[in-house]
Amino acid sequence: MSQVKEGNLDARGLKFAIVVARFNSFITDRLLAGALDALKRSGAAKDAIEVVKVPGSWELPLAVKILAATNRYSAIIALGAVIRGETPHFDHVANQASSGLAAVARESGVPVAFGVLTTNTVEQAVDRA
Ligand code: INI
Repeated sequence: MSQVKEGNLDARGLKFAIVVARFNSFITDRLLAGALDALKRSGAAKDAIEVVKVPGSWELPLAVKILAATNRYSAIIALGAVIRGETPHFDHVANQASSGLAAVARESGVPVAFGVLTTNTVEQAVDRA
């Protein structure tokens, strides 16, 4: 008989940090509201969730790394919205946010949820948020 191991959606007793970028806040405010709602519906207590704001998605990996090092959180949720513009800036911010967050999760052992939208247009970001 095979054994299947999988998680569940029970957040009772767990502690979370949500790190959210202020850049494109018309999108990231929605992402934050969605994350808070999902945690609440999964049983997380209000006082078990801390929200930390950073300037942009570029700053997410460092803030998550500092929070992960405190060992106070069961998981950390990173939220941002990187929307393509006319310059290569998009690629730098999107690449550093995604590879930086993956590295922090691997190195710290603390689960990091990747809630960073990378879209070509504002419309796509609105749809996905
Ligand atoms: N930050 C974002 O979160 N999304 C973007 O689309 C974005 N663009 O396009 O510039 C962005 N830039 C800011 C960046 O994350 C840093 O905050 C800034 O460079 C200061 O370090």
